[in-house]
Amino acid sequence: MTVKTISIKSIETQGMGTLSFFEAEKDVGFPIRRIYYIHGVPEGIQRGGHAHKKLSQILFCPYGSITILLDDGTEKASVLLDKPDKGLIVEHNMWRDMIWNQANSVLCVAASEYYDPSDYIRSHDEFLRYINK
Ligand code: T46
Repeated sequence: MTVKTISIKSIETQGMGTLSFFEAEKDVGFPIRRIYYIHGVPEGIQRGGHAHKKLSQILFCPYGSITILLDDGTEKASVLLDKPDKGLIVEHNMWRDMIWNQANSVLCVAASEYYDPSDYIRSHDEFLRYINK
């Protein structure tokens, strides 16, 4: 499986921290219609357990440490998001789980589509049937 990560552009300001940014289409290759973020999660919690039929997203963790488990139906991969400048592109037809390695880690997501519950596949058996049809 090819795991697509990007190094998010970051500008250090001496003594005043760092500003990181990316731009739709130019840096992430798709339009951005929605931003969401997951916070206040205790250590050890696993979320996700689904795939999307159409959605592309970039996931990044500006604070903390989160492991993203990917499964394309054939191969599996694990990606550690533990730096604010690391972005992971997750496209459609990819099963994902997210594990919080550290309490209060923040997962930020920029998504190509508006929220649509019908875009989710929440059964792994159904996911395998969907990608093999
Ligand atoms: C994904 C991973 C990385 C909304 O109402 N609007 C939204 O934009 C989103 C993303 C979710 N919701 C509702 C749906 C559920 O009632 O928020 C609740 C929690 O969503 P979910 O259980 O899907 O959360 P995660 O953390 O398992 O998955 C989320 C995204 O849903 C998913 O697209 O790829 O983060």
